[in-house]
Amino acid sequence: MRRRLLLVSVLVSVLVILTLVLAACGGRPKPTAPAEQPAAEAPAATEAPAATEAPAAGEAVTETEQAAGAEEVTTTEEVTGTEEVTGTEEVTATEESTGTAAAGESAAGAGGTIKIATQSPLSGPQSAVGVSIKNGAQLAMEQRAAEFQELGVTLELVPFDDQATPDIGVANAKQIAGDPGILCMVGHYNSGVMIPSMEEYHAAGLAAVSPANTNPVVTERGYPEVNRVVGRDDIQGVVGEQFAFNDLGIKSVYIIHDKTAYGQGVAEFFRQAAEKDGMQVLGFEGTEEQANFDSIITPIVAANPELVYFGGIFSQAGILFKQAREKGVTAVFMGPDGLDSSELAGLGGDAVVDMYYTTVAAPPSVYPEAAQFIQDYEARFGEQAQPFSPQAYDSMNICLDGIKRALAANGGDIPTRAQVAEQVRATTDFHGITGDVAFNSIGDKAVATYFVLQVKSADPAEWNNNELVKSLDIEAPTE
Ligand code: ABU
Repeated sequence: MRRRLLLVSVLVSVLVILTLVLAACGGRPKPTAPAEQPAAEAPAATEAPAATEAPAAGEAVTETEQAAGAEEVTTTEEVTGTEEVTGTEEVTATEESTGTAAAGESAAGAGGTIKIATQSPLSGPQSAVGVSIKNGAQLAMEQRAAEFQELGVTLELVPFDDQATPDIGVANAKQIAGDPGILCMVGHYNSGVMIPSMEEYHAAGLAAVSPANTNPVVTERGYPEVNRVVGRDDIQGVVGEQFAFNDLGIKSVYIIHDKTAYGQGVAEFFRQAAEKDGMQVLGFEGTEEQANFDSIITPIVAANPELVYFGGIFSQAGILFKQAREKGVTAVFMGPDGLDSSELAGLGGDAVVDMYYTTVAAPPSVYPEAAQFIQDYEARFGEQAQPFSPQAYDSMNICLDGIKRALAANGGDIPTRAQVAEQVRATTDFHGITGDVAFNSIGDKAVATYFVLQVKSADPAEWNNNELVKSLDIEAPTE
């Protein structure tokens, strides 16, 4: 019995030793390390959406791409609902990173992270330009990540989708204002979204640089935080009218607008100049219609103007012009910079070939110093940059230069929003890919360029080959 007990005891000991040895050699699964928390607990996804596609609510996009300059960047974007995209993109020079910051986190608390937000339509019919604005800003940030890493600062992009809708822009702006880690904002595309949203930026003391907004109100409220790198519609509307009247010899016009601050505003400036010159204004109508323009076109056919001028955005203009031609309108077509997108050709087809537009942006190819940007953008995003994307690139660089000066003035510590806003407004000699930028006392680009172009092809891929008819450098008014 004692011998049997001894045998059992030896057997048990051997079994215990064997189990321990097997465990040490990996003979059974090791416990799994806790997974890293993705930004805002976004579920994994495998595909990036096409640039103009709106991701569905609740869908998260994770992409790992080789950024320009061989910097690997991992982006995690969570679509938080049908009304907004809240994404965080942390950009580092040398290592793969995943954005993790949440609203309300301070820059200092994030250990040397500085965030810059963008706002533009990332979904919906204007997203072709809105996404390209976000991408232009992102490219600039990625290309300067290493420079800021050397200062001990990690840059993070926080892109918001304003859906070209004022209420959504304002809701996003409140979120941006509520995140003290955000020190600058690049956006918007639509003046009608910027104007109410900038109240939030102003109240929060947050620097904003617009790559696209042209309505005079954007700077005329005199907010020290609000700036733009493009011209103004009180000049653009007159440039368009002068071209129509003097260069094309137009004597009568029918004016349509989209009832937005931008579209109606620039149409009013065109009308005032036309009336001053004695051009006959045969109609002035606003419409929010997006699909069937019969009731707008019928009176145009009856009025038989020499020119139809549309103040609004390409997504509506392309359809309007196409239907107008189909219904027998033979007038010359014209509009302002809201029409400056290859999507106009995609929607309008042959109806928009030969039409004229004024713009404060123009295809990136008109800027000699944007050649490298054009290449880098295509390598990074796999498509051509839209107009206003180079302006977003410059706007981001103006934010980054202002932040860098504020960091230096602050002894290398993360600066306050007020310090950054002051430095951004103090921009006097920025040399960008779209030209030199100096802000005047109200945040306008002191001297802006206004282009007149003619559409040359119904093929959207040919948008960069539109003919540059003229360009004018004009000083902004300061009051
Ligand atoms: N200026 C082009 C985009 C339209 C806007 O300012 O609302």
